[in-house]
Amino acid sequence: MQVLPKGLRHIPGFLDRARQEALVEAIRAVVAEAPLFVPEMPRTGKPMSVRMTNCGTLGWVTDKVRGYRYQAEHPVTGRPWPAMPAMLLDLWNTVSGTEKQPEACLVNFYTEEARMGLHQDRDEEDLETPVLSVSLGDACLFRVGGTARGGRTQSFRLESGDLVVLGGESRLAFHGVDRIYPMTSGLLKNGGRINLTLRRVRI
Ligand code: MD6
Ligand code: FE
Repeated sequence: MQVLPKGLRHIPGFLDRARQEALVEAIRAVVAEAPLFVPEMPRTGKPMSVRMTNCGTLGWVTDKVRGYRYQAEHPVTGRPWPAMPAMLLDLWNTVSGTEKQPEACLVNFYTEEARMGLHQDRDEEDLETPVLSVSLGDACLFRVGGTARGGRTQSFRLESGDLVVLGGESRLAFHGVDRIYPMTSGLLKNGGRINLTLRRVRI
């Protein structure tokens, strides 16, 4: 049996198909108002392979010049991010175990070639409140390690409707997405994977 790092919770199949479909509809409405943009690595400007947008009062963005940060406006349209859908707030309040409310929901869209390198979520001022992630669409291979780069890692599959909570000792764990498994879900008409991460940013 695989023993996950302390503070990491994987909740397979938390959302049933009907709730996954409702959430996809809510995210489509977010994307209609706040189009997906191409994030760039700080300094090099190298484009990341995922497409991103956000909802909530703050959104996580990155570009060559200004790097990783949270801001209240969409980097391309300059408009405020759409409100966080009620379903996501309900989910947060059911699972996060904190009274604090999430300010940002980062929406990552993966085509079948997209990946996410090992990283820590550490651009938040609040590094105590857990980060909650929701997977929709095609499955992926998720990798997680400890809080030091270069340590041991383990991998497991995330399916549509699964949740991951990174809290406690795993709040700063390195994690990433090694690959997408194409055609493993019929949730998204054109395939691909959506990952939502809900975060508390300000203390
Ligand atoms: C993904 N997830 O599943 C990438 N971050 O596509 C994350 O980067 C992540 O799953 C913080 C907490 C949970 C996560
Ligand atoms: Fe992350």
